Amino acid sequence: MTHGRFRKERNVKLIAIIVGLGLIGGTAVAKEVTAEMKVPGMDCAACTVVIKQALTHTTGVKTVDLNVDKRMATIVYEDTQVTEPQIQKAIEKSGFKTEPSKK
Ligand SMILES: [Cu+2]
Repeated sequence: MTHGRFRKERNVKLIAIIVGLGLIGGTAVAKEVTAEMKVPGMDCAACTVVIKQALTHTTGVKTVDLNVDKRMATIVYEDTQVTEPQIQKAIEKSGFKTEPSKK
């Protein structure tokens, strides 16, 4: 920390630093987000194994829950590390199309 020549200036700098840290802290705090999507082609256990493998190898993915009966994938992910479109891409790379889930 440098010592400002004027107290006032230093205080302004301090405030700026505190505000800055607050902003950085706010965005850096990882949030766990749940994504739900339909995977129409996922119709048996073998499919879930393939999809699960693809997702567990995707950085930021925390948990993967696949429901064959409902053809639904529920993925909990860290929103600072991965995005929902990236998760969709990972599923599609493993050979399955995804659709947004309708609740
Ligand atoms: Cu299958």
